[in-house]
Amino acid sequence: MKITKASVSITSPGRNFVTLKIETDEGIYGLGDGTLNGRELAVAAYLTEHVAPCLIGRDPFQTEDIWQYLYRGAYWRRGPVSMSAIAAVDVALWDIKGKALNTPVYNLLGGRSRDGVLVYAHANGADIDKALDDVARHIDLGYLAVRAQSGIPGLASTYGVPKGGQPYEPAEKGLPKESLWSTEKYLRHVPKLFAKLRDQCGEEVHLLHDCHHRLTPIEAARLGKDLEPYRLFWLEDPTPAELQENFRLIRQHTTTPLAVGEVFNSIWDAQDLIRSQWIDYIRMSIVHAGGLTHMKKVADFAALYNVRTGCHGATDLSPVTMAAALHFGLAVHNFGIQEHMPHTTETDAVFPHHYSFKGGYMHPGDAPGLGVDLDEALAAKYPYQRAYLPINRKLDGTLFDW
Ligand code: CS2
Ligand code: MG
Repeated sequence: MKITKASVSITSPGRNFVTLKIETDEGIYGLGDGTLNGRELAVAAYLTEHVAPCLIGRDPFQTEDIWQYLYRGAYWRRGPVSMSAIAAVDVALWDIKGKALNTPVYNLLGGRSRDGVLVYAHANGADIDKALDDVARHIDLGYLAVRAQSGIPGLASTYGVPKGGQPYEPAEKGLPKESLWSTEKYLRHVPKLFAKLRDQCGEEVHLLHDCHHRLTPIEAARLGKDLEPYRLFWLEDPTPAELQENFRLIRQHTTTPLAVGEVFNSIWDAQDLIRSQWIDYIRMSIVHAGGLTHMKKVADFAALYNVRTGCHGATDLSPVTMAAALHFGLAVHNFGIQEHMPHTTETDAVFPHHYSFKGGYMHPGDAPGLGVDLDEALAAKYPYQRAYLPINRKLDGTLFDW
């Protein structure tokens, strides 16, 4: 089998998605996701201008060699744009391999290790009471794990809480919107949210929270300690992780489990965090961390140090990545949990798929390959629209982490 064509489509059914389609001389094609929220055109150009010409004529079964060719052959290694492009190629090749062998991709990753993939939902509210209601709504939908975010008294907006009750989509058309932030207000508020949540939900429900990179290590340590009575499943992105040893300090002060990694794009971003057991869950995603080939290696390395997977799964990762993540989550032994933000009905129509949700778990389905497709005619009806993630500033105007 030989690759005959590699083409990129950008569609925007409510938000932008970058999809790579790799076609072969045997009529089998594969899909890969190259979506990088706010920088979509960079990945599309990397694929179209620099990667696609190198793929023509290659054997699509050579996932390892093609991965190494694209990683080492570029000379300039790592980074979100190049690793998202490599991921798009890698996942499309695994899709082709599964279709050619007439088996779902999870069978190529070790086979089923569990009956279903535990997922967590996103609940939020402009205040504590609305957040409590939204958590209850998601539990009624069958989720066994729910992430809770709420508005912060005194702040006009905050991460994770949509405006006007719309579904949460952080990227907005036009130039970046700016928001204001106060760590002090946030640190006073979050323990109150989880005290009420644990009181409402009881002990069984897994509760999660995302700090979204906004605390210093000692502030994160304080929040972790304050939340210990409420036994969170995890506290996510407590502090920016470029300096991996930030997490040593947090670890010294609290037993609240820690999760990080959705902005990572290679194992080198996390090797100290994992090897030192400074974290409990690695959040790297298949679309931003080089695809299934690299993520399998990350999971196997993490398994040596009791670190489990907790892959990123926001709506700015396309259904192609959702499908790949579910095959991955069904197979890897040290699976922890999978994020599940349901896409819009328009997006699901553009990307028809076999994966499904039931009773708090998801399953990728048993179709050969990934079990997801791209309706190219429908995709063409949603042209790309430039959109940016927000910018965050402290109350005094200092530029801060969003
Ligand atoms: C968030 C994301 O899902 C999460 O945990 O951190 O919503 C993140 O803000 C977006 O993926 C950024 O594009
Ligand atoms: Mg997050």
